[in-house]
Amino acid sequence: MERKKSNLAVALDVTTKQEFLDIADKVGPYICCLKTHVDILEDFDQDLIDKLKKLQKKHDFIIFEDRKFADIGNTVKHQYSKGVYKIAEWADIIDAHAIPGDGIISGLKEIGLPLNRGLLLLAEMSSKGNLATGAYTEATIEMAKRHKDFVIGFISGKKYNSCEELIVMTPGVSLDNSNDDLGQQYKTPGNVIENGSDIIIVGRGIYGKGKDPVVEAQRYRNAGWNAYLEKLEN
Ligand code: S5P
Repeated sequence: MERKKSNLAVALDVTTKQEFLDIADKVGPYICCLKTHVDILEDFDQDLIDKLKKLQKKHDFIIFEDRKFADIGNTVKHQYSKGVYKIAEWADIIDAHAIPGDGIISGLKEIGLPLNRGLLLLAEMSSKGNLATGAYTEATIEMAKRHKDFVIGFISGKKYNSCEELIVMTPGVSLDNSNDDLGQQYKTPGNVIENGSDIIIVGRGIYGKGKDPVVEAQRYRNAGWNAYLEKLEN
């Protein structure tokens, strides 16, 4: 983040390999993190991963596979390391729901810790009517504290006083829209950085219909980084 003066993560939710690689190369210079949903790619193959790794070297970003694991420890271990995607081999960080209890972290940790990977817990969500609030969020924070060897932070809209050292990555960020028609709710980069978020996650705001990903990535990078600099001054 410091090297690239960027707290922007792009959520690259496109469904073809060509589009994915094309946008990743275009936005690469402006991001600290590339967030993937590999299971939405229609033509996923090992070549995509090889090319993604090359882009990672070229542009210097971390790869976050937004798999949102949510099962028992034994199952998530396999989902993380095996199957078609072999996520553990290429994703620097992943995320998980806290709903199954501590076992989910223990399972993921068995695979991820030896590979020097990190885990984010979903403490809050951006979508309308979501259930990750109140006591659930509190319990998630406590769970993170019990696994600080592997949990590096949260998906959330704000920083928690009791664990300021953990990274907060925030989705649901847009400079132009306040919602989509499927329950997504947006805040501005300024709003979320003000609330203590470290990294803004932006998807369709960057590559949506009629957008130029380079122009938008620069715009969001500047908005996010300037908000961060302003927060440092106050
Ligand atoms: O609460 C959440 C958590 C996540 S990780 N809300 C979200 O929207 N996300 C992800 O952020 C979602 O899966 C998508 O990849 C991205 C938001 O995309 P956008 O196009 O709405 O900016």
